[in-house]
Amino acid sequence: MHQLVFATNNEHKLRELGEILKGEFSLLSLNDISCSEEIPETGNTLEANASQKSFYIWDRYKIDCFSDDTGLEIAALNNEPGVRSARYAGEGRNSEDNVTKVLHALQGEKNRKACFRCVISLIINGKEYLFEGRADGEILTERRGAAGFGYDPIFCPDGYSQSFAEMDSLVKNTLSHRGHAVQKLVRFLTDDYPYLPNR
Ligand code: ITT
Repeated sequence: MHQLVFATNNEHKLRELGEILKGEFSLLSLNDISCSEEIPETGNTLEANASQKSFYIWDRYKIDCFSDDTGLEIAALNNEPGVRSARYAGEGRNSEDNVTKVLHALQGEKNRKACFRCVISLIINGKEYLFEGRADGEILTERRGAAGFGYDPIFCPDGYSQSFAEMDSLVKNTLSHRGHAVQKLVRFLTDDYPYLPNR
């Protein structure tokens, strides 16, 4: 099976992708390639950050890899926190604090519309391919559910009454921004790029 490194320090993402890509590709973590550095994310867009993370790995290890950058865009907050989602409440990158800050910022606000946007940068043999996925929904007025991670307890996707954190992970994966982007990546690798070595 073709090996792909997922360049993330987020173990929740790694678990999600492990479930989605099961049987399709052999997924390696940063640990598996003995990369223990914090990968810089200094771009102003999701695309720039995803690219930066993937090329960081390709440039040093010359191994096929991908990474994602995700942002929560909230309409009433001019699409904030967006690319700053991880550090919305400060450099500590604390999800509890980030969620609390969103709930405060939207206190009394009627327009709860938001979307998660995910950009994946895939590098195969040194060439980059980008894939995007999004999930539209609303920000709840309080946390609900214990599954998932990050902003999941306050995000309810359109057409559902449960938050992402109340859903089974398999259901979240079929609806989510990352799930949609990964489906595009898998389709690309299986249909448009079938001659990978070791596959
Ligand atoms: P890596 O960059 O190492 O992959 P990260 O946690 O920094 O991990 P992002 O920059 O992509 O990942 O994430 C931005 C923020 O959005 C961060 O606070 C995450 O917890 C949150 N987030 C990302 N994906 C999410 C998801 O599927 N559900 C809820 N929150 C998510």
